[in-house]
Amino acid sequence: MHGQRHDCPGHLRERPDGNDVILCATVDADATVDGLGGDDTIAVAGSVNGTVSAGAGMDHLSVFASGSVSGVVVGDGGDGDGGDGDDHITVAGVVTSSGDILGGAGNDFLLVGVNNGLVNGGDSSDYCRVASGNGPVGFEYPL
Ligand SMILES: [Ca+2]
Ligand SMILES: [Ca+2]
Repeated sequence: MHGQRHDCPGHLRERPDGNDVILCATVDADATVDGLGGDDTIAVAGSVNGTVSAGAGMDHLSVFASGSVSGVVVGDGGDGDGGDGDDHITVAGVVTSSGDILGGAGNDFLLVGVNNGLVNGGDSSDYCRVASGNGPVGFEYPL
């Protein structure tokens, strides 16, 4: 199931292990998009009002400049299967006051445009950059 592409209309999506490509227009407040295991690429064009989790693996998460995050974007769900993963999270749009960008376990790269919420690298050695707003926390290296 490597490289399989899934479209996401904003409803609950959970995929089995594998390297998934998941594209979302929006993620509704009550929805969770979970890449689970494997090295996933998850991109959201609009608002993340719910939860986007990459799960285990070395994942790439991105929210486009046209989007915003008022929910949670987390690089690793901490499912304890040993696949901590080094994740890349890029939020080109705005993180609102209720938004959380979390690297979780692993050595993560977090790039955020405007942060009015929380940007936290979490465990391990993380690289973080916030262009404006609240500075990142829980990181070891500025980008
Ligand atoms: Ca994953
Ligand atoms: Ca981390």
